[in-house]
Amino acid sequence: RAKQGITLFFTGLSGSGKSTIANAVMAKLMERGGRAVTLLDGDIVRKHLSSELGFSKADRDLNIRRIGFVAAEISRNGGVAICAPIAPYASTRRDVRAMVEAVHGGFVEIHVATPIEECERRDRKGLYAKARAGLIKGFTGIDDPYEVPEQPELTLDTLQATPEELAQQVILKLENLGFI
Ligand code: GGZ
Repeated sequence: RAKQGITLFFTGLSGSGKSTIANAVMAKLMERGGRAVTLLDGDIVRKHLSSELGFSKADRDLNIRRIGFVAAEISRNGGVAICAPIAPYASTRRDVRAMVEAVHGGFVEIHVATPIEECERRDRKGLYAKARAGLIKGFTGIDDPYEVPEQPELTLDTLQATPEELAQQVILKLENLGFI
């Protein structure tokens, strides 16, 4: 039987390190070979798949459902989909899990648990400063919700480890779950 497809679903605040870790995991999986790996990073999806959407709850949910649809198709065909949106709502994340599991894909939810204080301290894109100044309204973690995952397969502590080490933790989890 062909190997089961997998969706790695990273979730966390803006600036938490999702993209960096997702890219490192992608490199490691590609090194191993054997399966097509597709990265659905937040900003890539926003540019090419969800360009008309904003950041209301309805728009965020639609964005995440689109990501879920693509990830489920990739998983159905035995590939690896790596998703890295904020995905602030627990019920939407649950729906994506159901979409992937319905096509017998393995779903791995990974909470990139960088505290907001640290995201804001780094503020790589200056977005937190803009949100604090009221120039961006409804910014996740400032004046918009982020529902912390209750039972993710993995929680990553970015204060204690490098992106490379965290990517290795993800690979180990995939091995332990029997997905790779
Ligand atoms: C959160 C926002 C917002 C608001 C623009 N809230 O650091 P970034 O820039 O690259 O990551 C953020 C990205 C979030 O898009 P997602 O598609 O991942 O969000 S969701 O899952 O909620 O659909 C940030 C930028 O877009 N950004 N405005 N108001 N992040």
